[in-house]
Amino acid sequence: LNVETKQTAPYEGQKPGTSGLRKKVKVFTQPNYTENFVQCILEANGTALVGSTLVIGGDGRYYCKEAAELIVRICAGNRVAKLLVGQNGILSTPAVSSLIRHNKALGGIVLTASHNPGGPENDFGIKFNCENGGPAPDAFTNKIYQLSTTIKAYTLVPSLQFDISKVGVSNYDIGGKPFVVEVIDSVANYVRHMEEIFDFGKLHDFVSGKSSGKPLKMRIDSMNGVTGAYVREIFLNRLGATEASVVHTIPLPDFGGLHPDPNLTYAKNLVETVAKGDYDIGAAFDGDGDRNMIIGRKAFFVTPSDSLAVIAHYLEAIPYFQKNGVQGFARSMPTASAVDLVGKKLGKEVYEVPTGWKYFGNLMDAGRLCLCGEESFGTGSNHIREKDGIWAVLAWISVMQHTGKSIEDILKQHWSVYGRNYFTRYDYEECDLEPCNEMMANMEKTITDAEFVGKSFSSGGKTYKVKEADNFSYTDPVDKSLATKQGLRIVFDDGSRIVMRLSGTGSSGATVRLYIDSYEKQNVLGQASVMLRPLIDIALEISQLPKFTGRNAPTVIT
Ligand code: VG1
Ligand code: CO
Repeated sequence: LNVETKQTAPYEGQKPGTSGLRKKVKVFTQPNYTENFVQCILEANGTALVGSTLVIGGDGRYYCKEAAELIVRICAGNRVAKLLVGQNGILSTPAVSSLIRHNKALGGIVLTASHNPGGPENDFGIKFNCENGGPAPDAFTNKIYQLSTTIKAYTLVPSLQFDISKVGVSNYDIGGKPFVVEVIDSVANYVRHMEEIFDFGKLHDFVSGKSSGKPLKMRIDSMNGVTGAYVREIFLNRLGATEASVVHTIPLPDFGGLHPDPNLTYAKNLVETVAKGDYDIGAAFDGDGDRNMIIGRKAFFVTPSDSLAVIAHYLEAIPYFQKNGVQGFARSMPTASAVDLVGKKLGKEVYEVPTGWKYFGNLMDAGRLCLCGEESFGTGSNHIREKDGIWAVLAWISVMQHTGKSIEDILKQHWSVYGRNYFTRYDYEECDLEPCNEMMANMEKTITDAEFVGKSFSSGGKTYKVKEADNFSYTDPVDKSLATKQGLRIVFDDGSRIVMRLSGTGSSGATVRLYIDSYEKQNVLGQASVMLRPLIDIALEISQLPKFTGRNAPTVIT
């Protein structure tokens, strides 16, 4: 087969955000738009690309399969030697990470806009993961972006044919060099990996009710995203759950119109069903399967920050950690610091990194980190280099089995030992970009003024005194790379915090995220919305958010 070189010209704005490039489908399907970006990803790998193996797959959203087929032809044109492609283009983000590591691949191209809605009118995304299985670090994505501003041509093998719907190996000769496309079962490798980490025998007896005579009552909601296939194999076939325990398990190109973001707003159906019904645990995932939401009986909500802390406390319930040892913990900066308290008690290092899973990878590779999470429904361990939704549910079920307690009791006991971090996040989605930039600049100026530290703010009978305030920056302890401007934060002298940043995963306008975090040692059974009201009002006052955004209420409250 012959390689062809096609002339092209740069597109503006091919700059990866928190996790890859995300744009409307209509943007990606412009002539050469996807081709340009993929060519730049490949070139950013330099000489390592020739003769390499890459993994390709995505969350099954609209344009996923077509993009996967196109990418195979572009890889063939760039002297990649072998591709592992998920059947029908389907691989969850955690599955890609696992496959890269197991096959010692150079990396993977993940086709997803994660928790953003899908379909012809909605979002698509492309992300590159490196050979450790994790999202490409800033230096790498900057290189991709630089290349995209000067690209003149891309190469591909337009005549290459393969059937993405059939598992199997196809061999080609491209200009005298062998090229292999292996279409793989989307779930097999991942399921095997989970079996190594957890005690499936024990979990089977617990879930099916063999050990107690009472099956675990679950409602696992895949929200028509990629996890459906994995959930069916793991929970139904391996752990013996009943068909009624799993819903929305067929991945659909538009997620059936659902917004596949597992939070209290977009997973409302799950929350309401569990609130009214007879369930021990409810869980949901996002489009690409790396996020998770856990709720207990009567929809008792577990904040992701608490979820991380509880898993850290009960690592002995997961065989993987017994085998591999327990290193440090980590969380992203906006995440409440509940896990820090567990780390302190266990004598473990706890790291605070910027938002985005790419910042955990170096610490894991260096053997300093085994468990981490983000407030945005991300939890995971060093078994891969992505957050992992199904892993998190298996971890929770392991903790339930280990303790014999309900989710609510597990949390209440945790708070009685460690105290409680009340946490909430307000999202103001799709605001106008300009006024938001102005608001951030304005607030940065206010909080970094020399007079700001020491100031007191009062609301609802509570007074908070500023201890420190900055625009968060982070120096990677391993490679010393510096990430600046990672979010404005105000820390008060009782440890409470206000954090504000602009999202880096949207595809249009600006999304403002406001995070409020407050620690209570004794008063642990209050309602977060009530406990945090004074701090929320103070945050709105300091930032003047209503004035700049024109919004009186957030679109999503977590
Ligand atoms: C959001 C979350 C962040 C997460 C990222 C990718 O980023 O806040 O914690 O790592 O999404 O998650 P941002 O920049 O919009 O706040 V996923 O599941 O969309 O890959
Ligand atoms: Co995701």
